[in-house]
Amino acid sequence: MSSSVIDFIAAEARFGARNYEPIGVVLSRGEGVWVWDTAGNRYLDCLSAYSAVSQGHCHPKILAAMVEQAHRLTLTSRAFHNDQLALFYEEIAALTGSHKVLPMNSGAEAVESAIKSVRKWGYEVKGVPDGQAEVIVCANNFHGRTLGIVGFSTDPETRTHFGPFAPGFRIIPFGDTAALEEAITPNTVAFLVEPIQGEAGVVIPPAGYFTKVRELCTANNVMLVLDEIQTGLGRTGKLLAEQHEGIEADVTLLGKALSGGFYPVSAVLSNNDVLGTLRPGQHGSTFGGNPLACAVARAAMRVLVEEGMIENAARQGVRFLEGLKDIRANTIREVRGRGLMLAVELHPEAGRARRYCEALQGKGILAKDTHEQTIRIAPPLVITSDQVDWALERLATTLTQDFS
Ligand code: IF1
Repeated sequence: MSSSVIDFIAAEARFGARNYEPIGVVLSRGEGVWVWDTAGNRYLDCLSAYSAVSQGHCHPKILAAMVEQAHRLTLTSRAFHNDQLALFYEEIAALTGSHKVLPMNSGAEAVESAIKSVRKWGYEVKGVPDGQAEVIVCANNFHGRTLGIVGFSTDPETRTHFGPFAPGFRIIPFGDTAALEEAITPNTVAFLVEPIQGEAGVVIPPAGYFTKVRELCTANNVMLVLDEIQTGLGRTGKLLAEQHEGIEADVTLLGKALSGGFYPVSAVLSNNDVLGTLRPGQHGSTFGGNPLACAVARAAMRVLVEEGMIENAARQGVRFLEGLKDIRANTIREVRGRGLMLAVELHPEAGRARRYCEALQGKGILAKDTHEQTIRIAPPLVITSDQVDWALERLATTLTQDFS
C-alpha cells in the first residue's frame, strides 16, 4: 500500500462519521467495468455502486450530456419551468409506459414520496378514514435510510435507537401470498415490495408470486408499489423486473442507474391517479427535476437502450450464473441471481464473506459482502463474455480457498 492510500483512509476515519467500513482500496478513476486505485491497480467493479453505474463508469455519452447541460443551466427550482423536464417526462414515460412522473433525487426520497402519495390516494380516492391508512411491507426489506423507511425495517442494525417511528406499516414475510391476503384490511392503501430483495442477499421470490400479488392487490383496490430502484433499468435482464412475471405495478420507483451514477436522480412513476392526488404546494424538492438531473437521466436511459445493455445483462447474467454454478467449492452453499444481480452464499463454516471480498480485491475484483455469508456480484451491464470469464476464473480460485 502506498503512503497516500494510508493517508486517505486515515483522514476519512478521523473526520468522517464511521457509518461505513469500506474495503481498503482508494479509487481515483473509472472507465466501463474497470476502476483504478491511487496506486494504479485495476479492478473489475462487481458492485457498480450498488447498481447505480449500470451503464459503466464515466460513460462518455452521459458525461457529454452532463457537461453540456452544466454549461447551460443547472438548477432553476420548480418555481419556474425548464427546458429539460418535459423531455425527461416524455422519454421516461415512453420507456416505461407510465402515465405520471414525480422526479426526486435519492432512492429513499422516491420511496417516501410514494408512501405519501399512496396514503393521500387512500384518503381521497379509496375513502380510507383520515389517519388510518396502512401500508404492507416485507420482512428483510431495504428501501433506504430515512426515518419513515427505517421505521418499518426488520434489520436491527438499520433501525435500533433511531426511533420513535411512524405507525401505519404492517410487515409480512417476503414471497408469501397467503400472508399478504391475510394482512390486507379495508384501510390498506398499498403493498410496497422489492421484486428481488437486494440487501437481504439477492432473494428471488417463488415463481408466480408477483402474478398472485397483482391479483390480490387488484381485487382489494390496493396499490402495488414496486421498488425497482435496484432491480430496474436492465439490472435483472429486463427493463423492469416486473416483466419477468408479465405484471404491471401501479407505482414504480426508479433511482440509482437512472443517472448512470453521475448524479442522484430518482423518480416515482404511476399508471393511475396516485400521483394525481398531489396538488401544488403539497410535495416537492429543491433539486428534484432540475435541468442537470434531467439531461443526465435522459442520456442514461438512451444509452441503456441504444447500446443494448438490457439484452447484454440477460445474456451475460446467464453466463455468469452458469459459471458460478460450475465452481466446485465446498465453501459455497448456494448461488442465485437474475440477470446481472447475482449472489454467492457461503456455508457458515466457510468464514465471513468479507474475507473473501478482501481476497478478491487482491485478485483485481471488487465485490461486496452482505449479511456475513453472502457475496453480492453486480457488474456494470456493459460487461463482455471475456470479462465474465476473467471474473469467474478469479472467483473460482478464491472460493476454493478456506478463510474459516
Ligand atoms: C446504503 C443495500 C444495495 C435500495 C432499494 C431504495 C434504496 C436502495 C431497493 C435507497 C439503496 C443501497 C444504499 C446503500 C446500500 C445499498 C444496498 F446493500 F443496502 F442493499 F444497493 F444493495 N430501494 N440501496 O437498494 O436508495 O436513498 O440510497 O439512493 O449503504 O444505504 P438511496
